[in-house]
This record gives sequence, C-alpha cells and structure tokens, in this order.
Amino acid sequence: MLTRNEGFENLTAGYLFPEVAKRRREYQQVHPDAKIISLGIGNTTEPITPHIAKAMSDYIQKLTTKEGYSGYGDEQGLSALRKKIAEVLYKDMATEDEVFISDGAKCDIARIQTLFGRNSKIAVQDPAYPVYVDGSVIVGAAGKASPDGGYEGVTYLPCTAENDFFPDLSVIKPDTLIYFCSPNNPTGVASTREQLAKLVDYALKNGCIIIYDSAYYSFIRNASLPRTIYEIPGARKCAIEINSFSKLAGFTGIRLGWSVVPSELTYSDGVSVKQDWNRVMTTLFNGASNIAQQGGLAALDDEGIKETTALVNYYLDNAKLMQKTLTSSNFSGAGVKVYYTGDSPYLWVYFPGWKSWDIFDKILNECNVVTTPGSGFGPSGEGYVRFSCFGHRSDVEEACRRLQGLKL
Ligand code: PGU
Repeated sequence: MLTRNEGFENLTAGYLFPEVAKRRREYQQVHPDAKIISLGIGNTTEPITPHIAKAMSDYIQKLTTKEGYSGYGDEQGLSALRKKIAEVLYKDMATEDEVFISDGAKCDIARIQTLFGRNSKIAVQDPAYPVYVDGSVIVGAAGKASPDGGYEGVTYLPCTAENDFFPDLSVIKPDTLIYFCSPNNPTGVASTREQLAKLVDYALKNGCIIIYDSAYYSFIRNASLPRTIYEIPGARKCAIEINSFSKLAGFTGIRLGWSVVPSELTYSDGVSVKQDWNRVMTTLFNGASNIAQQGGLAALDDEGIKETTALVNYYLDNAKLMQKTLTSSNFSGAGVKVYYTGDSPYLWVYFPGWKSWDIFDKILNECNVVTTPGSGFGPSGEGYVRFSCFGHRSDVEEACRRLQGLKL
C-alpha cells in the first residue's frame, strides 16, 4: 500500500470557499424559496466585453480552417502576448522572456512551490488568500498545525487596523519565502510605495524572496500607489510577480494569468530562478488555451483597456454602494467598522463581539446574503467578514436593502 502525502494529514480544514458554498447549499435546502445573493467568493459576474469576445470568437473561426488551425503552442505562452504584457504593463521593468503565460494565478501559486521545495521557510500576511498557506501545507513546507490555529513552519504577519494593515517585517527569518498580496485579499488594502520599499529592502538584506500577488492591480485608482512590485528599486533581485486576467477582464472561467520572474533573481547558490521556472512551466504545464491568449491580447490593446477599465469601474461602483450601506447608522451604531479605500473589490468589515462564522451565519439567515468569514483567511481575520463587490448591480442593490434590516 502507498502512504499518503502527510501534507494532507496536516491540513486542518477544507478549502475555505467550498466550505462557504456548503453552508449556502445547506441553507438553501432548508429554505428552498430563499433568493440567496452572493457577496462571498470573488467570482466575476458581468459578461465578457465585446472587443475581447470578438477576438476570441474570430480566433475560434480560424481554428476551424486548415490554414488557421494550431495545436500545442509554446508552454511559456504566445510570444506576442508575453511581449504585449511586458510592453503595456511593465514598460522598462520586465522583458518578454521574463513573462510566463499561465492558466491563472492560483495555478501559478501552486506550481511556484516546486521551486523552493519542502524545506523552505514561509511567511504570509495574516489574513491572506488561503492558497499560500494551504499550498505550503500540501507540499510539506508549512509543517504541522500548531495549537494557536496556525502552522509551525509559517511565520504569520498580522496585518490589522492597528498597524494600518502593513506588517512588522522584523519577525521574518532570513531566507524566507514571503507571500505578499497587494491590493490585498481580503483586507482590500493596497500597500504604498514606501511600504513596498521597506518590504523589498528587508528581503534584499535578509536573503528572502517575495511572491508578490497583484491579481487585483487593475482596481487601484489612487495614482500614487504602485501597480507592480517592480516599480520599487531592487525588486528585480528579490521578487516574483503573479498576476491574472480573472479580475481584470472577467476571465475567472476562461482562465488566463501570468508570472514575471526577473533574470537577476537567483537562489543562494547563484543559480537562476527563471531557468528553473522555465523548466517547471515547460514540464508541468502545457501552455494556456490559445483562445484565451487571443482574448488576453485584445484586453491589452487600446479598445480592450477601455473596456476592462469600464468593467472594473462597474464593480468599484458596487463596492461604493456596499460601503454606504455598511457605514450607515444601523452598522456604525453597533460599532461595526468598515475598512475600504476604493482600490480593491473587497470590503473588510469588523463586527465587534462576533466570531466570523457566527456573523456569516447571521447575515445568511437574516438577509440571505453570502459573505466570506474573515477567520478563513488566517487567525487575525477573526471577527471580520469580507464582502465582495463582484455581483450584478441589481443584486448588490437588493443585498444592500436587506442588510439595512440586519438586527445588530
Ligand atoms: N490571487 C488572489 C489574491 C486571489 O484572491 C485569487 C482569487 C486568485 C489569485 C486566483 O486567480 P486566478 O487567476 O483566477 O486563478 N480569489 C477569489 C476566488 C477564490 C479562489 O479559490 O481562488 C476569492 O474569492 O478570494
């Protein structure tokens, strides 16, 4: 008999979002008439925009012809798309050969773990997108669960209202892999240039590598905030960036993302990280869908940028409506605190005296609205709930009406 990868034994809970979906299903079974609205998982709902859709459907037509058909492409992605991403999004900060096209950011976060193996030390923002920790547990780098609710091999970096959601970096040990997400999921906070400069400086001085997840960069509206880690001098020597078309262009189902691994980035022995990443992407991946890549190309030309900006603005307007409701007297009178700066799709909301899953249940029961419990993102998320703005406007408006009636 084969033994089980002990990483699975170490996992203390199921993945957060299926857990949320299960509670929703159970509620719906008991209340079949309830019209449940999701402000839970960050799943896009608006249609693919016309210019981007046309590029994909034109390409599908080409695939039906002998001349236009293509099978496997380069595993690292279409060179036209790698070039376009480098030119449009990174300008002189990254080159085409440093951009790798993928089937999405979550998948890249999983594959990245193969670079550093089970002996790597991990640090994560707390709260954080659960894949960083759960993925590390599965590959064995996070160790066993500790009694305080975390994992022995993970350094948690509390990001709370008290520290303005930017962590104390001094607790990170040398030679650690640091997962850092900005704009952050779930707090919604986008780190400033000064904060990111501190992070890069710390990584360079302590031999750390940053996995910088900027899947929500397109939601940044404050022009002074960096949209990529490579705006920070020195980042090319210590950071990998992971990114996605999911939230940028509504590609959550189409699946398309990219990573940037600069040529200067090396392991302690001087070997190039990019060289190994190229090996991982060519060996454990077979290239993103060629149809999706045509959509990605269209998303980054002038017309595409116009469309995606409008699409993201639509969701940001939803977030403003939710902010208005959650800061109204029904909530503020009960001491509820809303953290939202207008640069992300998530509102991070603190309900004093409540456990996250309890307030999640209460909102589901009384308003038939699904949220995401903050404790699912890490120990510092307890007492918080995350509201996502990726709904249709009419659903968001209806959810806001119902939330006004929540008995706090
Ligand atoms: N990175 C961050 C920070 C995310 O929040 C998400 C999605 C991804 C990556 C995934 O990007 P893809 O390119 O689509 O793979 N987070 C959503 C969806 C939940 C999930 O399991 O990915 C969320 O609600 O947090």
